[in-house]
Amino acid sequence: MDHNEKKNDKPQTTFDPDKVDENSKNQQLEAFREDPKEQYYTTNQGLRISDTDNSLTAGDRGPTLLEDFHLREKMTHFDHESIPERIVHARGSGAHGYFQAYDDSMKKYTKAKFLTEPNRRTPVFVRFSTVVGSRGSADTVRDVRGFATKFYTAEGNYDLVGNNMPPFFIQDGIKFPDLVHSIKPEPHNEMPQASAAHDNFWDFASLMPESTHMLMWVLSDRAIPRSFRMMEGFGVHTFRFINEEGKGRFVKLHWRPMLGVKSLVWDEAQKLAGKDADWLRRDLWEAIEEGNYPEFELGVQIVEEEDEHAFAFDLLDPTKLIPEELVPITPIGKMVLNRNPDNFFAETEQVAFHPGNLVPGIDVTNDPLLQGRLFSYLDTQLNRFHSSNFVEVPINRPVVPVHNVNGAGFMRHTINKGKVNYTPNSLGGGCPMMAPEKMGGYVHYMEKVEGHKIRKRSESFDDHYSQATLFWNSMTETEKKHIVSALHFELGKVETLAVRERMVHNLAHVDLDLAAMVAEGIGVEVPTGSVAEKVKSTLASFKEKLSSKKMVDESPALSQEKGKKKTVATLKIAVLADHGVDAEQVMQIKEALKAEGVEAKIVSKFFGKLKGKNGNELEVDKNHVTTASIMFDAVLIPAGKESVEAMKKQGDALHFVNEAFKHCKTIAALGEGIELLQSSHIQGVDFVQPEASSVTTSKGVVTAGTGADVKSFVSSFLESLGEYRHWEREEKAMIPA
Ligand code: HDE
Repeated sequence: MDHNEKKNDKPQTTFDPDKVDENSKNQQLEAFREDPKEQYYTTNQGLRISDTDNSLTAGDRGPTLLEDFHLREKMTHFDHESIPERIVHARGSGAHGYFQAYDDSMKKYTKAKFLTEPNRRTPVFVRFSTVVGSRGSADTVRDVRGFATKFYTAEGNYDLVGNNMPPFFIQDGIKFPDLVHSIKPEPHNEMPQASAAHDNFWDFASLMPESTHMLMWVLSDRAIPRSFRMMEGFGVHTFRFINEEGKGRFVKLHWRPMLGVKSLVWDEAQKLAGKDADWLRRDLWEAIEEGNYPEFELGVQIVEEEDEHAFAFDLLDPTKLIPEELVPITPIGKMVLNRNPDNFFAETEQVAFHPGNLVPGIDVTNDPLLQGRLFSYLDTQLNRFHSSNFVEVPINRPVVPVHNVNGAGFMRHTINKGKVNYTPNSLGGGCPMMAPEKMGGYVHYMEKVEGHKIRKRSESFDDHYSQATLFWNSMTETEKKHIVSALHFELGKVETLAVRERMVHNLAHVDLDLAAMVAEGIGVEVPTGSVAEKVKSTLASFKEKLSSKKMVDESPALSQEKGKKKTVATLKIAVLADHGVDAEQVMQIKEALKAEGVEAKIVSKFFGKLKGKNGNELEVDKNHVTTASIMFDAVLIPAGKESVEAMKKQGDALHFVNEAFKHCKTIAALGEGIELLQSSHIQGVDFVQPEASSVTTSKGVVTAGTGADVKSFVSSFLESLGEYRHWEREEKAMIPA
């Protein structure tokens, strides 16, 4: 020990942490990359192979020989190419990038260098995921999305393993196996895949009132994001920041997409699950390939320790959020995702996150859910990798050196030098040494804890409904309707009446109108009379008990619609056309949209070149067989008499417009294009041909006369596109899309 202490004050390594930058991880991975370009095929031993198409056999039609080392190696490798998928979050998509702090203002609160050094770009790897479905399930199912970030910092790996919703279903980690058992496909018949809409989940949920707040989020449009690039991320738990002086503060961490939060509509999500099960994965991949790098701003909510008990909820209760109206979110830096992985398995599948991967300046709290996670994540990797050496897999390695005495085990890569593999030692010169705090040694926050050993939930975790009500009250009418429809779907799939009744009873604690609207759709009695009175008095007594604490009745920030960012960049537009289209007009519009980062694709009956009305040609990007309106954010019908006449006879083109209309997307038509709208069987709307030179917009339908100026058309179109959905149309859509 003496030996260690003597060594402690010396600068000990040749490694220079200042050299860690944006490229550090990429450079490290380069050593492991393989590129077959202009290379011979070899065995795993490096032996060149002359034939990999025929096994070694005894004679022309004889049996295969055991001595065929190439066949045996090839087959054995193949037989072992799968590893267990993650028990939750099995389906994911990853991307590389970097994080950069805006300034050093966080120094007041944390000594974590990557959050306080504005000149440093820290490499990151992010994995977005669904939770419930298997690896091959569809992307657009109703589900929570995982948002896990590994920061390869100069002080070691820090993992922020969050979700796209701020609360969670349960308060204590010990309930996680039950929650996941209930929501996964039922054990007897393995149905349904990637969906909570079945008896087991709602049975569990109806008996776990603490899940009510999270359920409101899962039933909202947040559970069907338009893109991983357009959803928020939340650390969920309250963590702790610790500054140089050792002072601790509570902190909640948030990711905010620069493109704003956008969602699919439920009908669209269900159809996409069939037409393009990789919708979110493809979107992320293509955006990065096109140079449209997803960006997220990291924000923090900081609470002083003195205020720990100031709120009407417990900061350690993960089923609660801190309303922004009580503690604002301070943006502290930005993450840019700018590189796709080279290999899905090696990177996205093998990346291993762990909320216990911390760096100095950040620590955990006693949130009982977080505490459960601190055990689970390392353990689960052992099931996936069958060895604790998974940390040596390239994607998991920190960009700083690793020195310890954890040797051996399956697939050990590191060749530890010397004969000493224990501490304390004198034979190894006392190395590797302990680092005191000032040399970057991690010191756990010295929180005072005392108490009896008990198995009991804290009373401060008792209020299960206030924040569910807060969420409901903060929604717009449209958002409320979507929640009710989602409940009609989810509970409509539940066969056991008693479960549906119990859920309605729970919902009555959130809002009696909500419960009544849901009850009506699922054959359950609306809670009235004494039941309703009892609910009201239970809630009132809670409110009274907590009346001296900080809380709000409404939080507009919770509503995706109220906080809508009218961004249009990277949205995709379908231009419906056929021969005879006004190709010149299309090119002009395409250019103008491109300048705003909006991409227009020509969609037609067949691939090939369309002959424009003035002889110009237009290349078709997508045909009707392989695409649909659900794969675009808006639809545009250019002028061109012949083109429009042809499309009026094409069911696919008419359905395209009709479906986009019912999904409340922006639709635009120019000149004769308006006739396609008129023929597309959209009920309850008259599409008026505007004056020759004018542009009109009504309920997100932009129409331009034959002589209208392209510039003013595009500006009206972009304005409507910024709204993203025109919900006033939902009422009109009597017949579903
Ligand atoms: Fe996880 N969770 N979780 N979780 N979680 C896993 O770890 C677990 C929880 C989250 O892209 C597993 O490596 C327990 C909350 C994400 O690789 C497993 C509890 C939040 C990912 C596990 C929770 C998350 C996981 C499965 C309750 C949001 C995907 C594979 C005590 C803050 C990470 C793995 C990736 C993955 C356990 C609750 C987010 C089994 C026991 C709350 C984003 O260890």
